[in-house]
Amino acid sequence: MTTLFDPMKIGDIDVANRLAMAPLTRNRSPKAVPNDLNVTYYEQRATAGLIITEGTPITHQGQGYADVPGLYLQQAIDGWKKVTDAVHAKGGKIVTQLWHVGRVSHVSLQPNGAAPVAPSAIPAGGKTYIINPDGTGEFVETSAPRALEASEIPGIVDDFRKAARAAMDAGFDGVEIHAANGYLIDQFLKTGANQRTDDYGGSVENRARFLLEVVDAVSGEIGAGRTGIRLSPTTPANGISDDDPQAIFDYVAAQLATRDLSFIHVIEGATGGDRSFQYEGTSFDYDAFKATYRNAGGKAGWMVNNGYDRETAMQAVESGRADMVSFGRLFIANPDLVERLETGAALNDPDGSTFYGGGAKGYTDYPALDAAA
Ligand code: 8OZ
Repeated sequence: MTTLFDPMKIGDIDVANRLAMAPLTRNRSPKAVPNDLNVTYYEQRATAGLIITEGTPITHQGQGYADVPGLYLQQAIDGWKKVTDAVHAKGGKIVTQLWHVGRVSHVSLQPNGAAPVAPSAIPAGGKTYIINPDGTGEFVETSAPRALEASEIPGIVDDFRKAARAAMDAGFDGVEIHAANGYLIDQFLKTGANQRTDDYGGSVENRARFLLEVVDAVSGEIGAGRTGIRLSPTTPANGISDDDPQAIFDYVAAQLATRDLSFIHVIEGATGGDRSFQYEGTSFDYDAFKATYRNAGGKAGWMVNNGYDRETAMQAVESGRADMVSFGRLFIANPDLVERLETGAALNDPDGSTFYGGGAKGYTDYPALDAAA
């Protein structure tokens, strides 16, 4: 029987176990450049089968939060190289999450104070986190976006490609395309944010076009076997919604199945919340979604996420429902989560007050088992 602690190969990446560290925004990289504290944090978690870094904006335009590390400055690539070297020296594997927030941004975070961009000029209606000129942090309403011109879209697809190349230069084992949680790619996919009447809106084929162009550009640059993707078919995060998620995601599943990706990372339900959440008047079947992918010949590692614990994660892998399980909050609080879950040891509790922003407290000071003994 396959267990959570067995190795496997996902695309071109060999992972030592089926536990992934989920992407986690921590807002501890001022000026968008990874620093030595970030190196320590990831190095401490290198026993994960796969680390997926926090969301990493592909361009300044793709940024929506203060102090997140990017991939578009040479200093950031150099900073990430220290992270990947440290993780590799400990025998770990690490991919970076390619992120464009689309409308989930604020003018103060955008180049020249411009409006954030989106498929359509519909505000997200949520909040983002900025740092004021005096250094104080603040949650503010996201700014009204402008609709992208069709002629701008190839440039953003190319920004994803360039960021994938930058990720290779920084020593990553691959990338995860962030197509979840109401950010740009999810905005194109879902009817609540996409009212376009051109080739990028309307039918499921048109709404999936941007996602597939990004997947093809990234995998063409670095190889499909080093390309993963994160999807959240039913999350309400950042004000996103859809009239018929089964239709669009079954189409996406069948299309991705032909592309030999490394992994498909699925957030089940409301991100960080109710696993059974559905958009009003719809019902999405996650098992049917996976079946559509496998029946269409898709072989990527199937990674599930959202509120898993030791028992449900072990069960997900042992039953064959998933190949890998990613953990967010538990990896924040337990650098040696793999060892703790394998031995059934007690877990440290995450401190929500230190998730976003700050320094070493609540970041690199959670004890490992040997240190706590
Ligand atoms: C929490 C805070 C800020 C950003 C996501 C990148 O939801 C995020 C995020 C999460 O995918």
